[in-house]
Amino acid sequence: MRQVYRLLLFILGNLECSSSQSIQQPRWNNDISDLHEIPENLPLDSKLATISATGLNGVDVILITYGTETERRVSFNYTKGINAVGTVYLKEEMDREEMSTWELYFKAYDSKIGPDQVREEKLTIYITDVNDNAPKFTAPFYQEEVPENALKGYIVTAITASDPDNGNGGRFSLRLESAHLYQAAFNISQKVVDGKTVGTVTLKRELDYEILSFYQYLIIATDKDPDIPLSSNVTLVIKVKDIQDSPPYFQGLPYVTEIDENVHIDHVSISNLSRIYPSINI
Ligand SMILES: [Ca+2]
Ligand SMILES: [Ca+2]
Ligand SMILES: [Ca+2]
Repeated sequence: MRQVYRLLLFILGNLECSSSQSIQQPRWNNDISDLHEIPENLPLDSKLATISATGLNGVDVILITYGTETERRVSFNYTKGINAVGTVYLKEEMDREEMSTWELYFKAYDSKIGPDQVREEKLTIYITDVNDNAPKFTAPFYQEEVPENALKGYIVTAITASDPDNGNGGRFSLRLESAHLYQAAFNISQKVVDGKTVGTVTLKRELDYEILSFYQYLIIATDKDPDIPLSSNVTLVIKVKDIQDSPPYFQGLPYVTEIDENVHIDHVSISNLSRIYPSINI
């Protein structure tokens, strides 16, 4: 009796083993090493990729996405069949500067056997750069003061800016722009320091507080994208600091007046005599 019982267990064990061996998970037809390079400005609802899986048990295969990030980023539909084919569409805007690679996850399972026997697949999307950022200044506004006796070459200020795009779209030039003729008073040069572009504003000619005490420019940064260059600007105000550099002088010289010869000495008066003080801090 014990031998019969052992024989029965042996047969049942073999049956179970052969049953599990006959169930095969669907086979993905994609190579996960395939490069999926997508430009970051791809419009929403555009097709990102096609994936497919083949059922090995003679029944239809079901495809699904899984993972909150995948579900947020893409929409997905597929044609059911032994060879199920799915299309992945863009649902969330891409931004290479924020994240340059997306990993999307899918599952394939046999329609009769159910999701317990699934085959997972990861689809990697490499997001390629588009020139979609104008250069950015580190400050929203610049204001400086320069003494009026400053010499040519005096450094007024140094500004920093950056552009996160790649290649020419990430390189840019700086220039000063003004609607007035005094533009020639200052210039800007630039160099890269520790990966950041630094613009240095210097004095180009002598200043005179009594002639002009206030300058205003736009610093314009334009990237070097050959097709669609992007620009941004920031205001630079330069105030000239007054220096005691002018002696007082008389205005309306020479002064002429008439005095009656018999006037009393205590009543002599001279009118319209005035001095001009060119500097305000006298
Ligand atoms: Ca971007
Ligand atoms: Ca970009
Ligand atoms: Ca750019």
